[in-house]
Formats: sequence, C-alpha cells, structure tokens
Amino acid sequence: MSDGIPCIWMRGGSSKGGYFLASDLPADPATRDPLLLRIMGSPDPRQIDGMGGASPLTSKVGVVSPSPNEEADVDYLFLQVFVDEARVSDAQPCGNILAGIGPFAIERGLVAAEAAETKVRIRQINTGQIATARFPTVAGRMSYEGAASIDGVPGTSVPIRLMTPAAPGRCAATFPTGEAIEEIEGIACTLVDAGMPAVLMCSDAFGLTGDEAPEEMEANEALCAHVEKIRLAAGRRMGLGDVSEASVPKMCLLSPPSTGGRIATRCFIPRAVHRGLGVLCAVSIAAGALRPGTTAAEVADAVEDDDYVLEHPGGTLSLALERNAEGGIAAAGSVRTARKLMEGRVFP
Ligand code: NQM
Repeated sequence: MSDGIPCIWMRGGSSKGGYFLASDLPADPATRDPLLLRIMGSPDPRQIDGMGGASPLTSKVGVVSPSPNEEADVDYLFLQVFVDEARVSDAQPCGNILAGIGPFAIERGLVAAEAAETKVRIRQINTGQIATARFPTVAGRMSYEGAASIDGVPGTSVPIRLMTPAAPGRCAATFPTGEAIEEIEGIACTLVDAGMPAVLMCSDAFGLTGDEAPEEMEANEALCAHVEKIRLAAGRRMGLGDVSEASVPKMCLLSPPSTGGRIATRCFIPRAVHRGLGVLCAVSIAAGALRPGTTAAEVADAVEDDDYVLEHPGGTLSLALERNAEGGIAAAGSVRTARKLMEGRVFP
C-alpha cells in the first residue's frame, strides 16, 4: 500500500482543491494523472471514493515548485480533474486556485513570509503569465484569519490581492479571429482570450433573460447542446483545435446588469454552469465589453470607471482595471480569499 502523498487541501477563492509540491508528484503526466483521478475519486459523478466535491469547482489541483524564472518566485501548474470522465487537463489556468498558491508557497517554505505583508510572484505554467499575490502575514507566518469576504463563500478570511495580466493565455491574440463579432450556429459571438479563452454571447440570443438559475440552465438540454456545438466550432476558430476534451473555451451568456454592476454573467465552464464567476474569465469578459461592437459591449453598462463589477449567480466580482494606451485592459486586480482546510497525506 502507498504511504500517501503530502498535500494541503485549501479553498482558493470560490474553488477548492489539492495543493501539491511538484516534487511530491510524478513528473510524467502518464503516471501522475491516474494518481490524481484516484485521489479525486474520478470518474464518478459523486466522487464518492475520493476527495473531489462532485463539481468541477472542487475537483482542482495546483502543482507548485520554485521557479527558475527570475521574474517569479514559484511556478504553478493548474490541473482540472474532470468529475465524471477519466480526464485531467492542463488546457486552462485558474484564478481561484491561484489565490491559494501564495499561502501554500509560505506553508511549504518556498517563500519567506515578511513581518506584515508578503508578495509572491507566481508564474502560471498553463499560460506562461506571471501573476502577483499580496496578503497579510503575521510575525513571519501565514495566518488565514481576516475580515475579507467574497461572494459565493460564507464567512471571512485573509484577503489575497491578485494582479493578473490581461493578455492572451492560450490563443495567439486577445481577439484571436480579429473580429468584434461573428456568427456561429446562428448566434452572435465574440471570441476573446485576455487570460482565459471565452466565447461571449448575449443571453437574449437564446431566449433567456440572463437571471436564470444555473440549475435551470443545466436542465435545459436544448440550450446545453446548442452551447456545446458553438463551443466546438469556436475552439477551432480560436486556434485551440479540437476542444471536445478540453475545459475551454468558457461559454459566457451576458445580459444587462440588474444589481448595480456593469454586466451580468452566466458561464458554462464548459458544461456545468458556474455558481459564481472565475477571475480570469471575468477579465476576458471585461476585455470583450470594453471593445466597441462586441456582444458584451452591447449589453454592458458603458460607464467609464476602472472599478469593473461583474454580476454572477452568487453576487458580484470586482476588478480594478489597469488600462493600456488603446483603452483596453493591461492588467486586472482582484481580491480573493483563501483558507487552509487540511494538511497531511492523501492516499491514491
Ligand atoms: O477563470 C472555474 C473557477 C474557475 C476558473 C472554471 C477561474 C478563472 O472559478 O480564473 O478561476 O472556469 O473552470 O475556479
């Protein structure tokens, strides 16, 4: 029997998953991935024989190592462990699991905690982009107690201030086809990648209002089939190839804001509908909305303000935009929280 693998289970933002040192996992994906499937209990819609929480948002892995890149302190590889399929994908980054990477780096001694606040530079291996995380540290140690809260997560915890570049993560350009709008399967789409590949569409193009509950959308088989057909075609147009087995692009249905934000969102990620909103996905939506003529610009509130609030099923997510010379977004700040839940050994 295996002696288990050291890991920390952590909530990062509105997601949850296993955080591992790269040196504690096999380097070869052919050996590593079956191990991660066993750890999460996949494939099984209930993940009853594993640590996964029966949702893509709680079946995630962060693999961390010291970075050889002098602009970064640590390297972070995100892996999505599918719930009901025997598949592990590195085709997307994850801004929520990213929130736990700085705390994990301190826990594992990869970065020394400062007296009051620590900054960790994190190279996201999935995209090559470098993000930064700043968070309070107490007397040279990580403490998870804090007064920050984020929508979709009960209670309060330590605030993790993230800054992520708004640049293409997996595609060759922010607008990979160059078009502001194009029709796919009868629906007007904007294809964008400002950190997370996403397809932006208007809810009303599907006969929806935009305030539907995620469960209601997931139960609508015709809607899900239509969205998936668009996704497969969009993936090819975006240069991502055959995305039938990938978790990108994210499929975002957008509508005018109703609670004081700039735009309302419902995102297929890509089959389940997010109960909140991914951070990097939010940056891609905002980048789309700031370009005139896009589907997102059509429904977004056009107020000039660098505090960009996106509405989602669980509340709102705010981005602090850093603009570029062309009026687009150079980078985006966001506040997440994270909490260590368990430290020990997990048995595959
Ligand atoms: O877009 C879920 C999440 C995410 C992605 C998903 C994310 C992001 O909320 O930055 O974090 O889209 O699979 O964890």
